[in-house]
Amino acid sequence: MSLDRRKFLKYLGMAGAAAGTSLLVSEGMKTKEKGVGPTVAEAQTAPQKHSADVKPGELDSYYGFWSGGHSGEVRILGLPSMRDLKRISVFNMDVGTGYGITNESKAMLKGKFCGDTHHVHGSYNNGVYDGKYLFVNDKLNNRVARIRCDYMEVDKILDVPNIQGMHGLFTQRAPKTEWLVCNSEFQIPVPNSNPSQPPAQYNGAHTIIDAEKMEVVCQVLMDENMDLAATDYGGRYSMTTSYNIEKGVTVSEMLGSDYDYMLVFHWDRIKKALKDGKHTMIGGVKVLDGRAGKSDLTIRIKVPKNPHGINVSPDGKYAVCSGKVAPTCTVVAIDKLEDVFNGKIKPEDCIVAQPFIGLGPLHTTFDGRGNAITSVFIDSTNVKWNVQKAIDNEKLPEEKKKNTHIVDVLDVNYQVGHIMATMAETKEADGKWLVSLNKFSKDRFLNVGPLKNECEQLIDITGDKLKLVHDSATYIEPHDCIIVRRDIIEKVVKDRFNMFEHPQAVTKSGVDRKGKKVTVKLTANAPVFGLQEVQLKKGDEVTVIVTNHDEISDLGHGFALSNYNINFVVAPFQTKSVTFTADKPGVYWAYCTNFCHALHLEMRMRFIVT
Ligand code: CUK
Ligand code: CUA
Ligand code: CA
Repeated sequence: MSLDRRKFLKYLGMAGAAAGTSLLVSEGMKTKEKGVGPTVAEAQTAPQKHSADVKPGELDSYYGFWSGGHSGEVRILGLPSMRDLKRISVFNMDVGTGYGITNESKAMLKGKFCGDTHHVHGSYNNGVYDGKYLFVNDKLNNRVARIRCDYMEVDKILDVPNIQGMHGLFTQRAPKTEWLVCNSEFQIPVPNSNPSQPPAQYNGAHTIIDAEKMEVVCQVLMDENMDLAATDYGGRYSMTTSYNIEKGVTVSEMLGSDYDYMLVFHWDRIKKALKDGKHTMIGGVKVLDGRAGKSDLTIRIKVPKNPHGINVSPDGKYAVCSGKVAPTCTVVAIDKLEDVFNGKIKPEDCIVAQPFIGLGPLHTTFDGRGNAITSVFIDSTNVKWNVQKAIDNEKLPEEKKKNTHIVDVLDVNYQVGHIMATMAETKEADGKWLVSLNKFSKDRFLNVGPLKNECEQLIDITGDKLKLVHDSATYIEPHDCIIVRRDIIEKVVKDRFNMFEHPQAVTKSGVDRKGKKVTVKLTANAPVFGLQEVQLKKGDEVTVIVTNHDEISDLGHGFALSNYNINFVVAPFQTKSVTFTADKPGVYWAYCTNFCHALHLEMRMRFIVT
């Protein structure tokens, strides 16, 4: 039964990926090593001991930061329990907290209440997270949001011009995060002012952002599209995969070329080009020309057509491009890139291995002990392979090549996208746990209707074998994640806001009226608001500012105004505001929505509109 199900899904996946690539499917079949990992049945009966490891009242060892895909949010999970700890509203509306309702959040969202968060990455100090910020992209509306790790809330959103399909995002890893980069998966006219421009003249742009100021430093204009992004561990390069060097606008056009590129951007040369004024201004930002033959800012390394993820090993030595439509990964030696930039070697000469992985390799993560683990979409597997073995095998004559680099293969359920190991995007990758973020859950959980939950699985990677220990059902969409050691985050997370970071923090409740503009200042202190009633006139433009004066950890207050569609929550010492027009005469109760006190229900006041 379960075998049939796997086969069915496999063919489903193939139908899409195989358009124009029937060759690779049969090639892959021929070379696939069988029976290395546990069967589905074995995996399903593995003891789920991790949840017992984190008993009630005990804390997890890792913070997981999840990009929530087209839910537009970021989530915090605890690992290894896989407890769902928090949802951080980023590009969405959340009536639970008032994000998208308050003036503060509206000023950042600028009327765009939906988004598509793909890749969340932290700020670094010398190759390890510093616990200061998380950054996440919005593929839909081409924005980057920054989350402060002390409050775990968004503090800035930057709209990026000249691009569409902002997909890969990565932060500078050394010496510390001053820049971050984001990609454009869709090529468009740049500037986007001439809709009849032929697709052959469309461009992509690799955008560099100042992490502290949250401003665009510059964009590097490219012919290619740019999918996933990575940075090295030396603060020298950003790297991306491109699957549409063809500038195709249909699937078959995007598969037209025999190869595509891994692109590398040289940061020192970019800095110098900016200093030398080599940029032009487009859409209000500096744009450098990175197109082939136009500058020395970029190099292009040929990889099998239509690759997907790019990930750098924790020792900083290798960038691994996952093949997607090719059954291989391409391993690039980062210490050879400079010689390519200087023309000493050909771009292909920095490829040190191209090991067979499986059908549809998408993303690669690392255990810090020399092994890579790659998610394989069509096969529905996680494949663990040894990087050095793959490099050694590459040196063997063709007929002697074997798949001895493969350490283990684990069936996952089903159609895995991203995977991530603990601390794997840092120098301190510790090889404890792996999370497989699967796009289909099929009959793995109770049937909840046509739109089913998705499935993330927890895998113990401390031994040679990949050991599945837990399934979690999850809400749309477990896109990508990073898994951060608890001690890094724990020391920065705060229990209350700094009250006076908000310029309008209310210390004394009261009402200010200037003509039709009314400002209502409210303190919230369990179980009372600072005023019992507010007198308004129909047509008044009312701003309500609420500051929570309870400093007790966890004691939040809500402010909801009946029939006025207003609802938000303030955490200890936090201030939020809303502005509305008092267009309905009558008596309207405002009340606290967040259970705060034995007299929580009595925590209410009247707005009287005459
Ligand atoms: S990526 Cu975004 S859809 Cu994170 Cu595998 Cu392809
Ligand atoms: Cu304040 Cu409930
Ligand atoms: Ca292509």
